[in-house]
Amino acid sequence: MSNLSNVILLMLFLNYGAVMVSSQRAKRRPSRNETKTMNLQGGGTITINNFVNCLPDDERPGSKGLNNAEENFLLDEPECPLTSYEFHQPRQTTDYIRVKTPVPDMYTGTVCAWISTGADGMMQGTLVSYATAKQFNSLILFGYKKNGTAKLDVFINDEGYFTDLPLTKERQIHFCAAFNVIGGYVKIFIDGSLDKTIARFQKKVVIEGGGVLIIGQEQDGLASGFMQDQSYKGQISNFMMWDRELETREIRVMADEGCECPRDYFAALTPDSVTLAGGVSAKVMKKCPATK
Ligand SMILES: [Ca+2]
Repeated sequence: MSNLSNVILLMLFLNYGAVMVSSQRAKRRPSRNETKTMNLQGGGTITINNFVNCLPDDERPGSKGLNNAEENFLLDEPECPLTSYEFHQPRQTTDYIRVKTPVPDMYTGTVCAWISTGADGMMQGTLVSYATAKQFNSLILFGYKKNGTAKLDVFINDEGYFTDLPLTKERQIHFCAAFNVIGGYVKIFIDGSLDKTIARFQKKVVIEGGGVLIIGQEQDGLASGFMQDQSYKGQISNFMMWDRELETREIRVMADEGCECPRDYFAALTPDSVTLAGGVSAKVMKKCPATK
């Protein structure tokens, strides 16, 4: 065979692979406005959207069922971090995750994670606490139970608001809080759907960056001032933060797909970006998280 024939065959093969991947993707992903076109070796192109796909083990490059063209394509695509941590002990001040990634100034932002509810059906303790030297309660999400109902306290710029959460016992849920200090509101999403909007925040000032971001304890000082009854117990998976208010459809895709996320997050709990304290243990995620 001539070199030219080889080139033509290679181009046909690569284009075929691109079409196969494209049709596979189209089934998995919702349509989005943000798309980009990638050039493939051999001259083919493929359009992908702005979501990162964290592939479950059975679809990862190198697993059976993918041909070489697909594997090369998948390797080219960055993945969402799959992270999972277990907070084993209730009522302690020793167990937490400190996020080393710098926190930017935020007028808007979003916190999302998969969390497990306990036998009492609540988010148990402080999911996140962000403190600056000037203001220890810059951003707090704290779950607890009161009068038989799951509650959530939200603090932004030292202002606190309290709401109910529609949680049931021993479930894994996808939780997001999207805040906008100029608009003065926080939107709470459970399993990809808007549960409620808290719209009474008065301090329309920036949440200053450069502070200390802690998962699992509530700070009344910089990385200090923890209280036993505010500690987190349970599992936290794929915790991420963005310095923008995610759109409802983006949150819905994360909850529905489990392994996908908008890639412009500034914090995720990857091993190189966290310090673990006390008895927090990292777990290996073998499949995408899902509601159950
Ligand atoms: Ca505090």
